[in-house]
Amino acid sequence: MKRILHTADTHIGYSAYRRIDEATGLNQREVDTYEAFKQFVDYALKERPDVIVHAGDLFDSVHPTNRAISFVLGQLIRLSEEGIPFVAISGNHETPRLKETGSVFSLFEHILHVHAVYGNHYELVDVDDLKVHALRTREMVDLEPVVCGSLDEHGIKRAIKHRIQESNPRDKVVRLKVLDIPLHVYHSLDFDELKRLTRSAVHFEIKYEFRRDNELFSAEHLTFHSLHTEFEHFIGRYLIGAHVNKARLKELGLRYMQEGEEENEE
Ligand SMILES: [Mn+2]
Repeated sequence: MKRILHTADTHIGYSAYRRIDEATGLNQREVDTYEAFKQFVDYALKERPDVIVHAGDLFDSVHPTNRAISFVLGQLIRLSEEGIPFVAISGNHETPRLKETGSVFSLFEHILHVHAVYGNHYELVDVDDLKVHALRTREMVDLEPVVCGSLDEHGIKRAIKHRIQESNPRDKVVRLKVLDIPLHVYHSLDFDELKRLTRSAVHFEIKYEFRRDNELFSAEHLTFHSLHTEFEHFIGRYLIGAHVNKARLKELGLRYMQEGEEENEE
């Protein structure tokens, strides 16, 4: 009986959050990825499977750091020296969108017993009399973010639409960030239309980051007049039924405010 040890999604080199590992001075999450993979290799050396299959996302990125690459090479050499075959199939995190970029997996070609699959098409890997069928990964695209900045409402909507259309989303997994979008523009987006434009994608994720200094609070709108003046403006713009006497309402309102203020002063 053959024994296969399987893993995936080790995302080596992934770094996030602020915590720093004291021993190494590196990002804690990055160190976690190294330690987890080292434990996996230790386990494999103890168990000695007939083959190890890594089914994708060995690295977290198309361009791992030298540190991440060097770490992985070191671990794979440990397995190689013990004659344990390692099949590495490139996942969507490490598969470059452009062929010219080249794959970090090409480095593995130089290590005995490591079979690297990174052509992004179906491949059959023969390891002794075991056959591993490596499938093509789904293309994942991170689009250039839409930065709302000085764009007006119309410009923002056009930019989002344009970015979606030029991404050619059919059959892809696509991610788009819309940065610095004013809340009122977000609320006026035509979500039905966006859904229609992205429907051909396998998955289309749009993340919005809202503008902090919402224009409601921006400097030019920060001029509050006296409560009386604000109330007069409000009554002027407020739509009320024809049966309401606006002039009378305003007069009453102003009088009550006056009385309230006088009471407070006492
Ligand atoms: Mn993954």
